[in-house]
Amino acid sequence: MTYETILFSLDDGLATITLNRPDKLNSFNVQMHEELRAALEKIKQPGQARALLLTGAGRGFCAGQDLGDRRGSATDIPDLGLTLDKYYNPLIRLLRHLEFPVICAVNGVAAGAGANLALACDIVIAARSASFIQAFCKIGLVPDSGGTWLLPRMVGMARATALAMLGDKLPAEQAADWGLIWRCVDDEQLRPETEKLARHLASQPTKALALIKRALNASAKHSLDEQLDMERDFQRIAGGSADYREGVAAFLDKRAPAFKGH
Ligand code: LHQ
Repeated sequence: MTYETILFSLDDGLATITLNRPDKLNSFNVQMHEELRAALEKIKQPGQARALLLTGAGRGFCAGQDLGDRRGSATDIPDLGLTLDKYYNPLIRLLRHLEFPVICAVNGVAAGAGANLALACDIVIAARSASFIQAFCKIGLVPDSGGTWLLPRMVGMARATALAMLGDKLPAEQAADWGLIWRCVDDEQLRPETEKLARHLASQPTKALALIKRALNASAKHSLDEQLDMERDFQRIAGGSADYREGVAAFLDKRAPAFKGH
């Protein structure tokens, strides 16, 4: 498949997707949704990728929905629920269920669904000049793409409420201080740092990382007892992997492990 609104590469287990509508701050139109979905479905297939790096082209990461064709009239009421059902919700579910780490390099402003797309990734690193804006309330909408679920869990109810109700710009450094993202780096360091991290993760025990991701995702709806049971089940699976055997052997041999991802 050839892509026009994203850049896609897959190299040595590392998939890289760059949202590529820089003139519109990489906001989502239908084509970008479809191309991003196709790329994610491709790398979801077993044996395709062991890490994904997601970023944006130009000065923005993603400004959410392209509002260019969304001007409405009182007689033509849109069903935005359909847009979420068809595009945004499957996208967030797909990302959260990928069986390898997703690293987001937030290169500039992340607004509306673009902010929550970034926050749905597993490890988020932002350029110092980047920012996060829950822009929805500014146009009479509700945070979507998982925002109302993620925000209170990540930063607590007081900060989540103010972010969602005010729609103020949260600078990357403050986002890192609040624990909304993993960390922020100087702008020129963003690409090298995130690529290094993503390549490292692509060489790690992918099966165990996928189980970690599933366990952490599930923890939000589990009691401690349920989570202990899940950890037992997942440790049983991890303990049967070739990478576990390799990890222990490498430790005992005092050498670096060579994980294969299974
Ligand atoms: C844009 C956009 C954009 C089109 C910048 N669309 N062109 C789900 C279901 C269905 C419908 C509705 O939405 C959703 C989910 C959502 O995502 S709702 C939230 C939608 N996003 C926003 O409300 C953010 C709108 N953008 C902004 O507030 C600003 O552009 C931010 C704060 C992101 C950046 O501000 P600046 O750095 O000052 O840049 P700018 O505003 O000058 O934008 C640069 C260009 O990008 C400009 O085009 P132009 O031709 O004038 O240079 C903008 O019109 C365009 N652009 N966001 N979402």
